[in-house]
This record gives sequence, C-alpha cells and structure tokens, in this order.
Amino acid sequence: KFEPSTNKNPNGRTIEVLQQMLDYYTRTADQWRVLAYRKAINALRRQPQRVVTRSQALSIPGIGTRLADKIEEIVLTNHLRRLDNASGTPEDLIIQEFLGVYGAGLAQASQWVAQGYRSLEDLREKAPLTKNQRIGVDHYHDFAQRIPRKEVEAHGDIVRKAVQQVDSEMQVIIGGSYRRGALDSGDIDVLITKPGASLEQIRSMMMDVAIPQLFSDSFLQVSLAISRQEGSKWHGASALPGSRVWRRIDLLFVPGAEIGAALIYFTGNDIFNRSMRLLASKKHMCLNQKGLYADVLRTTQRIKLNPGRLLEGRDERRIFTLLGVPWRPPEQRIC
Ligand code: DCP
Ligand code: MG
Ligand code: MN
Repeated sequence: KFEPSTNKNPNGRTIEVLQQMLDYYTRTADQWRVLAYRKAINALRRQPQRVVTRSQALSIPGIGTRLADKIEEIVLTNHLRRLDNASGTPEDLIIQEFLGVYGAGLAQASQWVAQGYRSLEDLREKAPLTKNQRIGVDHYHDFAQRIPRKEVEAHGDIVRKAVQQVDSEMQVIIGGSYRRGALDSGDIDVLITKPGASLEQIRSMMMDVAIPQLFSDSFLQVSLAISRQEGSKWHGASALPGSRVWRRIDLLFVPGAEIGAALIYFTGNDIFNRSMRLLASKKHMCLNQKGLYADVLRTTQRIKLNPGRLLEGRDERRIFTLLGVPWRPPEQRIC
C-alpha cells in the first residue's frame, strides 16, 4: 500500500520560500529574476539531499551566487528577510491565493478581489462560482500540495492498467516534471498513445471505455476540461485507493505518428519548449506538439503563412537532430 508520508522533498521549505520570491517577481514582471528563480527552484527540486550551505548551493548548475546566499539564509533562519518588503499589498497576497484556484487566471482573481472577496472562505460561501471554480475552491489545499514522485508513479500505473485492459498495445507514459526527474510534481501528466493508431481511435478508446472505467473504479473523481485541438487533452482529478487527497491529472491523447513531438511538448519545461519553438522558427521551421515542419513562411511578426512540410513527428531524438540541437535527456530540459 502506498505511504503518503514518505518521499518528502528534502528542500521543500527552501523551495517554498523561493517560490514566494518568484511569485513576487512574477507580479512585478521582473523577467530576469523570474528566470533566475525558476531555474534555481527547478534545480533544487531535483536534489536528493538537503542543500544547506552557500557552497553546496553554488555547486549546483543553475544556481548563482545571489541565489546561493538566499538558500543559505533560508536554511539558517527558516525565512528570507528580502520577503518582508517584497510580499506586496494585502490585495496582492489575496490575488496570489486566488490564483491557486484551478482555472482562475489573473483576470478572475483580480475580479474577485475587486468584488470584495478576501479569502477562500469568502469565495466558498459568497461568490457565484462555476462548477469548476467550486471544485478548485473545495480542493484548493489538495491541488496546492506537491505530489511525491512515488505517488505520481502509482497514478500512472493505475491509468496504464485500465488503458491496457482496453487494448494491450496502448502505451502510457508519464511526462511533465516527472519525466524531467522531479522528486515531486504539481500534477500528473500522462501521454496515451498506440503505434499506428489515429487520434480518433485513441480518443474514443479513452473517452468511451478507459475513462468511464477509471471513474467507476473511483480512481477518477471529476472531469474538469477537455481542451485544445480537437479535444486531445483531458483535465481532471484522481485519487489513489484509500486516499481522500485529490490530485490534478492531465491526459494527452497522441496519435502514434506524433509521439516524438508530443513527448517534447509534454516533457517541457514550458520555457525549454518556447526556446525550441523559437529556434525552429528562426530556421524557417515550425515545432508544435504534432511534429517538426520545414519550409514555413512567416511574416515579420512571425505569423505563419503556410503549414509547411512535415519532417518528423514520431522520433523524439530525430527532431532534435533535424533542428540541429544536441540531444538533451529530459532531466536537462530546464531553462
Ligand atoms: N507546457 C507548455 N507551455 C505551457 C504549459 C505547459 O509547453 N504554458 C508543457 C510543458 C510542461 C508540460 O506541458 O512541462 C506539462 O505542463 P504542467 O503545467 O503540468 O507543468 P510541469 O509538469 O512541467 O510542472 P508541474 O510539476 O508544476 O506540473
Ligand atoms: Mg505537470
Ligand atoms: Mn499538467
């Protein structure tokens, strides 16, 4: 049986404090610091040992002197002085809290504050909420918790079993931060594919059989959204048998011929993806979650004028090669 108390991230508290600084710099649109903090947090998440001193921190690629000092200060004092005058106005803090509600963006969070709501309690009791917003509020604390690597795996195993019961040739791959080697993840990202199968085939196996089965097994708890490009992504929540904690889970349905491009997309991280796509566009190519395309014409604003010619979709490594980028294992795809 799964033990939820094991696998705590040894740098959890440090990451939590750095995340508050990152939130602050995100609000002030300080792009440069946002990148530095993201990089440091990503690097820390993958450290199996607790990082205590400045020099330990400095020895980690992606952490510079200023962040190393801050890490040491957090470990020594359990706090960061810089945060005291960086936390913003009380409204900023409430907006920050409301941004954690599933599906709520900056516009919605600010609107709730403008309407006078000051806490999750207010939202729960007084605000008119959509069905998904209500789930986001009711399960706020579940969704805010990081998911230990072992538990991500356990969710993936349950999905794999159900999917392969429908068709033993279907493949289930955990992507996202898990595939990048993170010790804990914000959600569970799962690619579902089958060699030779079309999107429609995979979609109907999932929507008509596997997903209803996972609901009746009481593994899936709710469907939150079916989004993007002909419904290839399914958002919802799942819980392990015997656990009352809901986790966010994303399923991506991938035709066999597109698995390489989909793996790159769904492994991320988002900034790595952005830089790969920018590089492709500079080479008159286009990289998206379906494939790498050549001979793409763009306006000076980089708006695509034609879809181009498919170079590769199936082979993840070959997409790197065709782009002229040395292969990077998932663990190194952080920016
Ligand atoms: N993605 C992207 N651009 C975005 C959002 C996501 O390219 N704006 C891609 C890269 C991500 C992947 O989708 O790695 C999964 O998205 P998540 O939001 O689940 O992010 P991660 O799995 O990377 O991190 P977390 O542990 O927070 O879930
Ligand atoms: Mg994820
Ligand atoms: Mn996700």
